[in-house]
Amino acid sequence: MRVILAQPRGFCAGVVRAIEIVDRALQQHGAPVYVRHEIVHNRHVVDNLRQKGARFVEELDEVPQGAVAIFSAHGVAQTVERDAEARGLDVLDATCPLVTKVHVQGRQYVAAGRTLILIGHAGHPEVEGTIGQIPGKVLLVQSEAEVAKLDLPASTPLAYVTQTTLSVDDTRDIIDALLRRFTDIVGPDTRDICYATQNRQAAVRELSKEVDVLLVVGATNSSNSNRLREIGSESGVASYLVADGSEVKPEWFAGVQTVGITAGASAPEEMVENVIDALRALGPVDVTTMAGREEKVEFKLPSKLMQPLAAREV
Ligand code: 0CJ
Ligand code: F3S
Repeated sequence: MRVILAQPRGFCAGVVRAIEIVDRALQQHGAPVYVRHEIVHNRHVVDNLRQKGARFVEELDEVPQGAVAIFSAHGVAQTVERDAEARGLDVLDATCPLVTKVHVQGRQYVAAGRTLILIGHAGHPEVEGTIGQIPGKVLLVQSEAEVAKLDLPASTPLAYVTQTTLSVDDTRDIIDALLRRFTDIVGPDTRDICYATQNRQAAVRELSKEVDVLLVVGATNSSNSNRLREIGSESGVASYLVADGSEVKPEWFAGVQTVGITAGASAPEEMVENVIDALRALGPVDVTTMAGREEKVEFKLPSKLMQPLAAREV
C-alpha cells in the first residue's frame, strides 16, 4: 500500500503554545496546575499532561482558591475571566492569539454601533468564549439556511466574525448569503479562519485527488479535524476520523492502493506514526509526504512564563 502524508498536517502554532504553557506552568509552579477544559481537543495530549500533574476541570468552581488556572486554546467568556479574578486564581491564558484577535475585532464592530453575527457551531467552547467576550447580543449563524431566518431589516448595521476552525467553503457560502440579504454589513471575509485551518484544508483537497482512502488523525470533538474529514468525503474519497491506530479497521482497505493521512491541528505526530504502524500490520507500506506549504508561524508565550526559572528563585 502507498501512504501519502498531507503537508501541512498536525500541530499548529496555537496548539504548540498552549501545550508549552501547561508544561512551563508545571515546571515553574509544580503540580498540580488546573486547566479549564481540554487544553486542546486531544485525549493523548490531555493524558500526557495529566500524567505530569495537570488537572483538567470544566468549570473554575473545581479549582481551589489561589491555584494556577490555565484557560484552554479555545478561549473563554469574560464571565470566566472575572470569576477567576474573584477566586484569586493565578491565571495563565492559553487562548490562541488568533482567537483573541477575533474577540478584539468583534468588540470593535460592536463599539462602532453594529450588531454582531458570529458564524460558528453552537456549543463549541470557542463559540461560547467569543459570544461571552462581546458586550450585548451576538447572533449565532450556523448555516446558509439560518441566514434566511434572521429577523432583521435589510438595512440594519451589521458585522460578522467567524469561528477560526470552520470549513472555508461553507463559510464563504454563509458570508455570500449575508451579503445578499443585508445592505450594511462588514466583516473580515473568510480571514478569521486561521492560517492552520486554511492550509490543512487546502492540503487535504489536493491529497484527496491522489488517494483511495483518507485517514484524519484527530478527536471527534475537534472542529478542525472534522472539517478535514468532510473535505475528503466531499471529494468522493472514503474518509475516516481516527484518534490513533487502534481505531483503524482492516476492512477499510480492501482493494485499496493509496491511503492519504492528515492530522488535525490538535493531533500529535506520534499518533500519525501510530496510525502508520497500524497500516504496516496489514502489509508492507511505502510512506511519502506530499509537496506542500511550509509553515513558520510561532506565537510568543505569556510574559509570566518567559522568566528563567533561576531568576524566580532568587
Ligand atoms: O479553537 C481553536 C483555537 C483550535 C485549537 C486546536 O484544535 P482543537 O481540536 O483543540 O479545537 P477545535 O475543536 O476548535 O478545532
Ligand atoms: Fe489557533 Fe488556528 Fe491553531 S486558531 S490554535 S492556529 S487551529
